[in-house]
Amino acid sequence: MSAAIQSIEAILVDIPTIRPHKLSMTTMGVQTMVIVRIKDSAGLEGLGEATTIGGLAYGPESPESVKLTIDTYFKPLLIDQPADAINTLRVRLNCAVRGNNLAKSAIETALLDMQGKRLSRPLCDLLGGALHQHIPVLWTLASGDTEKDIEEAHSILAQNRHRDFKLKIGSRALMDDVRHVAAIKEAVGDRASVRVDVNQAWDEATAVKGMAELQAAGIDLVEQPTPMKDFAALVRLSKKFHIPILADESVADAKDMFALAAAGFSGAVAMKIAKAGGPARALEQAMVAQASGIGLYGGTLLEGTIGSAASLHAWSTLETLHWGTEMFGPLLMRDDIVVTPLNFHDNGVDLPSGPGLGVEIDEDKLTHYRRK
Ligand code: MUC
Ligand code: MG
Repeated sequence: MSAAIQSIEAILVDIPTIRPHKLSMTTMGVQTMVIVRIKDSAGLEGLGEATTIGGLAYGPESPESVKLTIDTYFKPLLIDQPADAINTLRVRLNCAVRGNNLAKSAIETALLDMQGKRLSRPLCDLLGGALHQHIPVLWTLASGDTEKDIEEAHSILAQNRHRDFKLKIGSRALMDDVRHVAAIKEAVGDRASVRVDVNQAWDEATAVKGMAELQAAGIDLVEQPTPMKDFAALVRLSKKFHIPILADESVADAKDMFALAAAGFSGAVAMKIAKAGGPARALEQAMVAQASGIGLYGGTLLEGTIGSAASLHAWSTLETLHWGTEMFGPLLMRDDIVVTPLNFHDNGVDLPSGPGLGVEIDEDKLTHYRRK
């Protein structure tokens, strides 16, 4: 008899960021994570995380709505069900609940963590096994101030902590953004790859001008320049420029990936376990991208250690991550709620070892940071 799911808890956790993090749609001073704890009748616990950026500023699920979705709608569907029947549970949730992929991702992660602990295997082994133990990670410079960003870049390069930088642009006038980006690229020179994320802020005409300027400034990649649903613009831009485009908000899951590729897009995709509905779902998207000749990049919604570890287990199974990853979320937060933080070094991070995610909650820290 399989163990049954006995309890599911969704906990809101607020941790301040190390500095303001400025994106085109919001400036973050705190990150709110939803930590999910599932317990089964054999006494095992699985951990998951659903995190987004800026409440409802980034996407249609907020941390508070994720908690409500899990507490009100998921629990009755999952309690007393066999805890190891992960595919059955996914189909059960999908039949009853449309969308809500962030909440679904936290549940899939927790069930996989629990299954790994049950089998005494790391989560990546449930996905076919890791091909990499050390995974490249970039850093996002987004203080909102050019000089501060340059200082931050120099200090990070000196520590050998990251070698690729992503700049968040789109909230200022185009040429102000171009000057900001060009100054940073000039300051780091060939020591670092510099990319930008526009987070949908430009219309197509602005994107045409912006991409020409960024190409001339030596920028390597432009992420989501135009609105997410405007597939045709993304396709036209990808045909017009040598500088590749990274599709982020436009592509949540395997179906989106297929549609964009079929429309003629070339470039790369930012996979995120949260957008796809879980680590295994994100890998489905990776297969479609690979079959379409689209480059892979491990993306984040600025998750803490639990969500980042889940993502790393998935990305570790992919032969080539053409653009590396951005699993730096834990470093953007002032503190952590796990016993042993991830080990960031040499422009990347180590895949955590041990059963499941390989991550353990620090109960005192969780009590301290959980929303009262
Ligand atoms: C995004 O849109 O890519 C990832 C890194 C970062 O700074 O913001 C996120 C979201
Ligand atoms: Mg992005």
